[in-house]
Amino acid sequence: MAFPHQQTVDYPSFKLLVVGDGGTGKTTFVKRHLTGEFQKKYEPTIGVEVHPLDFYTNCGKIRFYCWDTAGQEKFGGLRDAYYIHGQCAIIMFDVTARSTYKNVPTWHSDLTRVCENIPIVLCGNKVDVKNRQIKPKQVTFHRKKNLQYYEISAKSNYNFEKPFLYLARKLVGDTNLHFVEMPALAPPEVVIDITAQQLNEQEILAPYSMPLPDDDDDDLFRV
Ligand SMILES: Nc1nc2c(ncn2[C@@H]2O[C@H](COP(=O)(O)OP(=O)(O)O)[C@@H](O)[C@H]2O)c(=O)[nH]1
Ligand SMILES: [Mg+2]
Repeated sequence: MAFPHQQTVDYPSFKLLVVGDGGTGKTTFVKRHLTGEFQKKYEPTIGVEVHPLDFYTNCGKIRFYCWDTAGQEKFGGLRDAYYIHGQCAIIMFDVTARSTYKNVPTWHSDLTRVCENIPIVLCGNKVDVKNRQIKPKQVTFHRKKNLQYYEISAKSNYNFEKPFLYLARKLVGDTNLHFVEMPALAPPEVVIDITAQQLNEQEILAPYSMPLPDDDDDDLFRV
């Protein structure tokens, strides 16, 4: 582990990298978890804020040290010092900004170049916004790379726990692991149209019966 304060708990803890274009909602997402927000620590050498996020599972407590940049991703890639010893990751894009999805393959290759075989979740954020640019069926990258995909809305807490649950199951190696208590979250700032979103979620599953397109870009602009 890179920093001493990451060793301070007597239950399993994991370094979670949060990457993706600037403005996709990474900081907003990480800050929903109130205890983590309260206990976060800034590491000036790397320019990163580390939020310790605790979750209560049927297998005991588990902690994710969420690494969130101070905004360096807006100027290009991140340094290896950020990725090193990463044990799991979230790659975030913004469903209302096409370019952020187009950059997902770059984030994925930057990440896996340093962290070769770690569980990764792709998150499409801001699904509360009516005019999405990226529809669920246009999201295919996770299928090619064997990642998990979730649609989330950080501002409404929609699916907040899903990425953590997936990663916890992979890291602990128990597919039956579940949360026994939800962490305290910041109150929702927007409401999500659940009926519309449920239709979107069905669309995420539908393409699994279809062959994968050869190229991400073609796929993105065909629809
Ligand atoms: N509508 C909506 N806006 C969001 C959501 N999450 C973040 N934002 C907004 O997106 C902007 C960028 O968020 P930020 O967390 O700073 O992104 P970061 O650069 O990836 O850390 C801010 O104006 C947020 O308020 C969301 O779920 N829904
Ligand atoms: Mg940020």
